[in-house]
Amino acid sequence: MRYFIYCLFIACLLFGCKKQSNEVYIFKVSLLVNDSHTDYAAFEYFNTILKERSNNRLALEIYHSEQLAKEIEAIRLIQAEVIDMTITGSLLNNWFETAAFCELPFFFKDTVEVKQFIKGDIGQLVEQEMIEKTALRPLCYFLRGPRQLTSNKPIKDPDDLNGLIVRVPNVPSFVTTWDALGAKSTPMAFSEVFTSLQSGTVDAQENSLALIKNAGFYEVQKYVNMTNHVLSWGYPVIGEKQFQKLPSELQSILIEAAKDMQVFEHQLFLNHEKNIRKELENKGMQFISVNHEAFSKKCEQAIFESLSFELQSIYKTLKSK
Ligand code: 2Q2
Repeated sequence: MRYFIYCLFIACLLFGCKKQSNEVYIFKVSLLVNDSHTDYAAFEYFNTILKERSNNRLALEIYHSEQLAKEIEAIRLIQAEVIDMTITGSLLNNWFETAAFCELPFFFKDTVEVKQFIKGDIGQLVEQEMIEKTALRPLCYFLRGPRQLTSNKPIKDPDDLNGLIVRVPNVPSFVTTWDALGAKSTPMAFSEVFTSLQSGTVDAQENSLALIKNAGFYEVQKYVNMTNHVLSWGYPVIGEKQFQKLPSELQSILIEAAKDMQVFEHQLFLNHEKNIRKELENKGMQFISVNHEAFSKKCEQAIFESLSFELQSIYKTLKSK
């Protein structure tokens, strides 16, 4: 009997350790962009360094163009542990309140302010609540560039928007903003935007120049109206449950590799931005300067009033800095 227990102990030790050290984790990543976007390149880089540093125990399967899921579904599928990672941001306001500050229209002055916000108390609170309230863990953040309005007629003043149907992502503050500006906002998944613009179901949409190019919106939109209404960023996220299942050494590898992916993405993104306007002009798009002040003034109150009392006080504190 003693011998049997001894053998059992050795067997457990051997197989237990073996299982522990060999387990491979392949994470499914759902991206909204197609495979020529810098987000995709950054995730490919992430995959390479994860494999190298973990001796192939960590790897990614990257799906682009919302093939796997639309952004909102991707979040739900990650929560259900069907898939594991995506890039998201303001859409999380559908799950928790402080996410309203992600990509809040006409709020941040420049990218310096955005970076200060992300690192500051409220940015850290957003990251903490993201884990607690959505079971998504932010791994780092990506730059995205300011969002601009595209359309088939030039828009210079808010009055030019009257009756215009503008597709927005399903983000509450975006709906509030465009409705207050006089347009008719229509929330819709990203992968449906091109055909909706083409068929005339919607007249306009707003996104970063990189995404406008990536999605080929220049084929169905003539003008880029430089509204600069949102200084955009996004969080690559992993499901918290998936993250907690990793042995601690792999968690560390993942966290470190994500930091390196962020550096890689920021450089790549800034490089790509240098020629983006020229590239869109070459595709036939015309850039229109807008009366930014008039846009900002017209929706400011509505945005403020859409926030809870608690968030209004954070808004005032952040604005006064
Ligand atoms: O237009 C879109 O659907 C995207 O640019 C989303 O707004 C973006 O992916 C997210 O930041 C929203 O969480």
